[in-house]
Amino acid sequence: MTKRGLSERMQLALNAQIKAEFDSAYLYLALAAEMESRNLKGFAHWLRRQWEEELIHGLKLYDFLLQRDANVDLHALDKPKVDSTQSALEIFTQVLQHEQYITARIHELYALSQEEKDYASQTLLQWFVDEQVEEEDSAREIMENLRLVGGEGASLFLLDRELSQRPAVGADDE
Ligand code: OFO
Repeated sequence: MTKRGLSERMQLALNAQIKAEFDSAYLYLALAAEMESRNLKGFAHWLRRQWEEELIHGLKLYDFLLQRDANVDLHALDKPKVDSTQSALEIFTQVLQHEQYITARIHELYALSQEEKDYASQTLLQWFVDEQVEEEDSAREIMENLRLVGGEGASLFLLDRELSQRPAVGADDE
């Protein structure tokens, strides 16, 4: 531990996770634009809500670092990978894989907080552990629905309409 109460290792790791959350936000924003261009406005809406949620995740870590009197060191973001030849099903498979990657990162951070007996970080990271269960579950549900409807026709239209109902972040799904 440094005199600030947060180890250098933990500071570096949490700053890297801020980047990962904002990378996620950027990915969702890019995918929202892609779906909008296909006139799948419900999908675009859902992805844009997800963008907002990722910003909140990044800010949670940012605020935590400030509260612990640690350094916030913002990194450059990655260019999101969007392939306009992919089907909606392939895009949501990508979304699920991305969330699984984020989950693995969060679990590593949690293990680090345990190793360092950093109980405050551990409590914060427990929130992220739980959140990732939801993140994967919602991505998986949309992916499975797309698989069921075959990703086209009237069923795709109905699914698109359903996704347009996703409430504002903070309303009930933060
Ligand atoms: Fe921040 O949960 Fe998705 O990436």
